[in-house]
Amino acid sequence: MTLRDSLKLYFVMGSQNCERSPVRVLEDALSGGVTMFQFREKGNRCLKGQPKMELALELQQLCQKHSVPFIINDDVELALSMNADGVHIGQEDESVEVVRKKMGDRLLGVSAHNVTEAKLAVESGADYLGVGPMFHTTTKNDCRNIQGPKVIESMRAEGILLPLVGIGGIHLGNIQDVMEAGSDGVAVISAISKQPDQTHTLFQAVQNSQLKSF
Ligand code: 3NM
Repeated sequence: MTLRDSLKLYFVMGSQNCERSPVRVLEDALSGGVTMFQFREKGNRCLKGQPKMELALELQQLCQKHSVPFIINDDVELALSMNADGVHIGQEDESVEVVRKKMGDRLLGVSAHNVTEAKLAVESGADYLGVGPMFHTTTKNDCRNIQGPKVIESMRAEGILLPLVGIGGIHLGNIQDVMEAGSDGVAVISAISKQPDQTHTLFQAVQNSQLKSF
């Protein structure tokens, strides 16, 4: 599977996002057709230290069973120590160049909120960009201003060909807007963590609205 294919339905989640066992939530999501997973243990009530690592290992095993890439948010050392498939970093984390060196050939995703950040991340060695927030979200407390799908259109118009995935407030009703703007897929937390049994419907919505390929 290409990276673009893997980004179609990118599930991001940590224990703080789940109303029941995160292992059960991920199992259902993988069975429903999630194509990539990011372990994002962050914010209120999140796990740290040994419990975080134990959960990460359990979730990694599930991803391996389904041949789905397992990505870790921010924690480069944890990603390397457990041989994760990659890491995803934000603008406030270590520089992209430094993380690229540490990660070698593993996947490196970077959050970008505008064309300038996107170009810099591309030049610095990102493999894909997470672009957001697409819409209003209550899941992330320190979210930037809503950029809307138009920011993806601007990135494409400015010649950014790297795989892109929209994030923030995405649900069944607005997937098409994100895809038509030029996204390779959608990244979601609550649309799946709150309703894992909806995963397959989301996947089909992404497939049906995939018009362009970059
Ligand atoms: N990053 P939900 S928005 C983790 O804009 C994250 O970079 C964002 O959660 C960004 O799918 C966001 O529940 C939260 O809206 C996404």
